Amino acid sequence: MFTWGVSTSAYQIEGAANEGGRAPSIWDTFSRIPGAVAKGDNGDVACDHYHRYEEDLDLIKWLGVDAYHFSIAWPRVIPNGKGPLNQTGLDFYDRLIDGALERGITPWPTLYHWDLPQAAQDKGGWNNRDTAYWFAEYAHAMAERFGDRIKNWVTINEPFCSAWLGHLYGVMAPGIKDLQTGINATHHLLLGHGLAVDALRQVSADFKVGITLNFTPAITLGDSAEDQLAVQYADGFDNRWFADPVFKASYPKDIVEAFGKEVPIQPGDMDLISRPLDFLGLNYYFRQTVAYDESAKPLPYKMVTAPNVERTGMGWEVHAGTFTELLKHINNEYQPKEIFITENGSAWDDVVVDGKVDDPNRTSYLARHLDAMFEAKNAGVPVNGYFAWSLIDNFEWAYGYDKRFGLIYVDYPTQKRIPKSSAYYYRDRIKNS
Ligand code: IFM
Repeated sequence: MFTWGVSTSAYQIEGAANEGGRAPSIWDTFSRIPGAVAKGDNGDVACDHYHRYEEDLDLIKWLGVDAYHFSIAWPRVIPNGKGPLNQTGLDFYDRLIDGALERGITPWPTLYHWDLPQAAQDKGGWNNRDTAYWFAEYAHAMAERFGDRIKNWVTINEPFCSAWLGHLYGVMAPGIKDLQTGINATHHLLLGHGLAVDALRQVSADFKVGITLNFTPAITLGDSAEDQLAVQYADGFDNRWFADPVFKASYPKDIVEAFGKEVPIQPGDMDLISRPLDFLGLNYYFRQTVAYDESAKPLPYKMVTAPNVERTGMGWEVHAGTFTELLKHINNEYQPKEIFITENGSAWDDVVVDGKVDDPNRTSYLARHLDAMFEAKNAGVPVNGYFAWSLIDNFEWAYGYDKRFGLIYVDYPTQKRIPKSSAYYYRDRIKNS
């Protein structure tokens, strides 16, 4: 059976940042840094999903999807990162999970969607190897608590963003700008993933466990050998750097050499990181155009703006054909047992007119990407599910609330939810599938 779903993440929607014993995460801290987030936005209230989860579950049911992919906020359930569990936080996820099940929706949690407890950051965060072990303890505790009702587990969402955007470019929490720290963070995130896979399986051999990786294929407009090298580096930095260790037990040699830095691998690490998985969660949004640039750091290429292409409200190129090619490529290269599209979607400047939101651009993006995905599936790629990003508009990290990815509009001052026309399209498409 093909799984239809929608995705969200805790910090982006829950709000209730200071309620029920939740402790601050690195995003609570980062969003307080002047200039770090557009308009000084933060996740204190977000979509107030912590209080409105019943209404949101009703909307999920109305959409007619099979599954709901959300994330558990580590600082809500283990406020210090390590140590005692917070009963009130666990109770929230009990209510959410039970509410989904009562509505016939399968809950699919991700354990880490970027909201590291600040207490763990204070001890070094993902630069500190210990964080990987604390993450596995957290995974184990969640499996023990919710494993009677949860079968599918995603360990980590998009380590690319945590590692590179958070520790090399500093545009996401914790806001560090250092290549060696980015490399260390990568390795400890992936080690945490591997340790968590074992921890989950210790609780039940019946769980299906995977990781979510985001892939950004690259093209170049030039035809020189150097431009081809730019494509190779972009693919290495964005995609192979994370997928190779997980599926091939090694970091890509060309990228390690080009960095000229040590990856802090200890004996046994690569075996853990490459534990066989039940599925790959794959996120695809756009393709990038790159050009060779000898002066660029940490690798000699830069992103360029391709002329005359369709772009979303994020400025990301819309290219559904790349999605088909990517899926075929990932299948050939890494042979995951199953692939679930854990995120795909687009942001546009939505407006409410007469109480309605008409979003033909999002609908068109969605329709074309679904077609592209099914083209790959029909060609034999084991894509067995699609989760639209996102159920509702939410806190788009450093871009704040102005970038709207939801199928459902959120009027933040009133917290009113309005299904956009893309939500009706998705609902009909599922009904007719
Ligand atoms: O909103 C994010 C999500 O948290 C992770 N993947 C990409 C989305 C859109 O930028």
